[in-house]
Amino acid sequence: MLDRIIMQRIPLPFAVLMLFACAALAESGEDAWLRYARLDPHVASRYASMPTALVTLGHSSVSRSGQTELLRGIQGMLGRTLRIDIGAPTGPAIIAGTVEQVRALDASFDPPGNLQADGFALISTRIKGQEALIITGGTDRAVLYGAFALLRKIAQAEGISALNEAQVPSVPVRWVNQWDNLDGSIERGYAGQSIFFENRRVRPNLARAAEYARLLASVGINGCNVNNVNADLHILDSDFIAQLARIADVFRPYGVKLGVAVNVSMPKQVGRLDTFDPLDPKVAEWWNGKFDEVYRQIPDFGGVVVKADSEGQLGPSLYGRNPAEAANVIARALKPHGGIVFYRAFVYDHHLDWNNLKADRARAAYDIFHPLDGQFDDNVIVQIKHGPIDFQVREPVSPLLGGLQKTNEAIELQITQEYTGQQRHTVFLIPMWKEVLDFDMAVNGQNTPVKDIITGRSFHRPLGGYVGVANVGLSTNWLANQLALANLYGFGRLAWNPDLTAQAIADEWTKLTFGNDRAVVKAITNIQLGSWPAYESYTGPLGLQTLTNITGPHYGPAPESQEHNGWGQWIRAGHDGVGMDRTVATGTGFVGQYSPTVQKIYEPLANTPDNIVLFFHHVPYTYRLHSGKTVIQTIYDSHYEGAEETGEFVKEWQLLKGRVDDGRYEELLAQLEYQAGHAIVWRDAVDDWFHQMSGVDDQKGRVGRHPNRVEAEAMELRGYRVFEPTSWEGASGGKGVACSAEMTTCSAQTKFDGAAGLYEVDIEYFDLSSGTSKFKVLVNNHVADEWRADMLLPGNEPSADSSVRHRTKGLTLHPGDVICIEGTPDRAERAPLDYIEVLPLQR
Ligand code: GCW
Repeated sequence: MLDRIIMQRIPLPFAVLMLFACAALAESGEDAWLRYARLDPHVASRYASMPTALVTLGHSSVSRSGQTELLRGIQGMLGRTLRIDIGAPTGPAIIAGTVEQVRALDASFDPPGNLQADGFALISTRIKGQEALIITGGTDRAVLYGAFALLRKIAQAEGISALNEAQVPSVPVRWVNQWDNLDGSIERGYAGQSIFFENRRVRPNLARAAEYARLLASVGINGCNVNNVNADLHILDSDFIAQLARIADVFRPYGVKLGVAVNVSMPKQVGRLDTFDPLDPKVAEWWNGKFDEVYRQIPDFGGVVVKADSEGQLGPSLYGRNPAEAANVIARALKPHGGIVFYRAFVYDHHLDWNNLKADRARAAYDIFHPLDGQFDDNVIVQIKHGPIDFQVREPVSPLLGGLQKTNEAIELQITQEYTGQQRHTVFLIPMWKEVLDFDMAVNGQNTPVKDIITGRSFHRPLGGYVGVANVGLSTNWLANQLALANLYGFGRLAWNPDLTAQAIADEWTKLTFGNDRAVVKAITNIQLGSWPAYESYTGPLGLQTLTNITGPHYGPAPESQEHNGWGQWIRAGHDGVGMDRTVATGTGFVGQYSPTVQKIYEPLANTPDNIVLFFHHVPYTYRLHSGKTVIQTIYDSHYEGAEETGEFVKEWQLLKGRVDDGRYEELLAQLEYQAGHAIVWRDAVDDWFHQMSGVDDQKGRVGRHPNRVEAEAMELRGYRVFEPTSWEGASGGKGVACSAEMTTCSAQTKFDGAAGLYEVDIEYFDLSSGTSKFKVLVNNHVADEWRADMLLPGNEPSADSSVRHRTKGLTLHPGDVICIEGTPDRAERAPLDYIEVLPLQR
C-alpha cells in the first residue's frame, strides 16, 4: 500500500529512474562479467545499424547456447530483441555458423586467418548480397566463443560496424580444476560449498554448475576436472558415473569437457584386484574396463588428473615404478576414446630433513620428471605448478617447465588464493602469471619463454596448455570477493592469449563487471594492479615466499612455521643471515636445473634480482642489495610500504561511492578495510620476528615501537586475563587478553593522555570460529561504537590468522577521557583483545 502511495506521487520519469537505481542496488556479483547491463542511450545508439535478425546455422546444443547468449546480451545491453530467422538471410542479419555452414550459404565466403579448432572470426560483409555480421569458426564451440567476443565488444562500447578479425587460442588445453570433495567441502576453497557435490552425491540442482560452464566458455575455457586431486576412491564407482553424466550434460552446451581426478590405487582399493602395479596386465585391463564404462555414459568425457606419490597419496613408487608408467597405463585406456591424462609433477617428499643443508624440496619435480622425458604417451600432459614450491607470493619459474622437450606440458596456476590471502585479501594475480609466462627459459640457447613451451611451439609438442585451480563455490559471487573474479577471468583470457597485458585484462574485466565509467575503471584497475606488489611487500618480499602459517591454514603470518619441519618451505633464517643457498657451488644445486643462461642469473649473488634473492642465496642481514639498502632494512621498509599501500586502496575505493552500486560498494569497502587492518598484522608479525631474529634495529625506529598503541595487557582489566598466543608474533607485544570463563562481560580501559581533538580508534581483537563475541567502545561510560565478531576466519585460537581491526571513526577526545573496551564473550570465544591504537582522524 505504502509503495503504491509513494509511486503515485512520483512523476513517471523519476519512477523509472528509481527502478534503475534499485536494479543497481541489487547487484550481487552472481552474473560476474556477463552482466549485460543496459548501455547509456547515447552509447547504445552507436549500434543502431546493427542487424536485427539472427540466423543460427548450427543445430547442436552449443549452437543453441550461442543463440541464447546473443539474444540475452543484446536484449540486456541494447534493449533490443533480435528476430530469429532460419536459412538464407533475406535482409541484414547476424549469421552464426561454422565456416562450412556459412560457405553452404555462399560459396565465396572466405574468412580471415586460419580458423582451426577453437579459432573464430567476426566479419562485417555481405552474404548473398545481404549485409551480414558473421560469427564463424572451425567448430560450433568456436562460434560460441565468437558470440561471447562480440558481446564483450558491445559491453565495452567498442565499434562493431567494420569487423574483420580472427582469433585463435594459444593452446588447445585450457582447463580449470576444482578441488571439490564429495561431501561438498572444497580443499582450499574460500567461497562456500561445492556447486557439484553434497552428501557424497552429485547435487540434484546443477543450475550453478551450468552457469559456471557458461562463465568458463565465455573466456574460452574448455575443460573442468570437478573433484579434488586428493581423489576420492569412489569417484568412478558405477553408480557415481551415472551421476557425473549429469554434470557432463550441463557442461556440454557450453563446450566444456568433464574430467575427474583419479587415484592410481583404485584398481586395488575399489577394484578388488590384489595390486595397482601399473605394469600388471590386470591393472591395465581394469582401467580399460572402467573407461569403457565411463564413455558409454559420457561419450565426450575429457580425461583425468592424477596426483600420486605426493602428500600421502599412494603412487607407483610402491611397486618401484615411475610416473610415466603410472600415467601411461591410464592414458592407454583413455586413448581409444580420445581422453587425456594430466599427470601432476607436484611430487615431493614432505618429510625432508631440515638439518640437511643439501635437502631441497624445490628440486623434486625436476629430479623426478626430467629423466622420464620422452617416456610419456602422447595423450599424457605433465601438469606443472608454475613455481618449484607451491603457489607462493613469488617463486622463480619451475625449472621443469624448461626441462621436458619430448613431453606435453601444462602449467598449473592457482586462481583460488590459498597462499595469497584466501580472497579475504584482494590480490590480482595476472601480473604474477605474466612474469612467469614471459620468462625466457633459454633452453638450448634459444628464446623459449614459458608461454611458447606450453603451447608446444618450442619443442613441437601436439598438446599442451593451462590448468587453473579455480575452486569457485556456492557463494553468490563465486569466489566470495567481487574483485577476485578478475583472476578467473584473466586466467581464461591469458590461456587464450598470453600476450594480453595485465592492464588490458584488468580494464576489460572492470568494464564488463562494473561498467564503462572511466573513474571506476581507472580506480579498480589501479587497485588490482597494485594489489600483488602490495601483498608481496607485506607478506614475503625478496623471495622469502609468503611466510604464512604453513603447518596451519596458510593464511596469516607465521614466519617461524617455515622452519624446523619436513615441508621444505624453509627460509633458513638465523641470527646472522637469511635465505636458502640453492647454488651449485655451495648450496643444494637447484640452480643447476636451469639452462646455462638462466643459471647465470641465479648462481652469482651479484646477478640475482633483489625480488628473488633470498630464494637462492643465504646472506647476512647487513648485505646490501642492488637497491643499495640492506636486506633487513628492506624487509622492514617493505612491510611498512605494503601495509600503507593497502590503506590507500581503501581511500581509492571510497572515491567510487555512488559510482558503483551500493551493494558491491559496501561489500568491497568492508573487504578492503579488513585487508588494510590485516596487512598491519602481517607487517608487525614479520618485522617483529625478524627484529628479534636479527637483533638489528629499524633505522626508521618503527619496528617494535608504536607510540599510539596501548596493549590490552597494559590496560586496566576487569575480568580479562592475559594470555600468550602459540606463536608470540601472533599478538602485538606477544600477549593478548581473553575474558575469564566465569565472566559474562569483561572490560579493558585506559586514560587518554593526548591533545584534545578528533580521533579514530583502532581496536585489534581476535575473531574465532567458536563463537560470536560482542564488543563496545565507551568513552567516559558513553557507548561510542559496538560490533559483533562474526567474520569467518581460519583457526580457532587467538593468532595472526584471527586478528581483526575494528576502526571507530570520528571520536572527539580530551585529555583524561577514559576509553573502555567492553567484551561480551560467546561460548568458547572469550572476546579476546590485542590492543587499541588512537590516531588523529584521517580525513
Ligand atoms: O598447495 C598444496 C595444498 C594442498 C593441495 C596440494 C596440491 C590438493 O596445500 O591442499 O592438495 O597443494 O596441489 O596437491
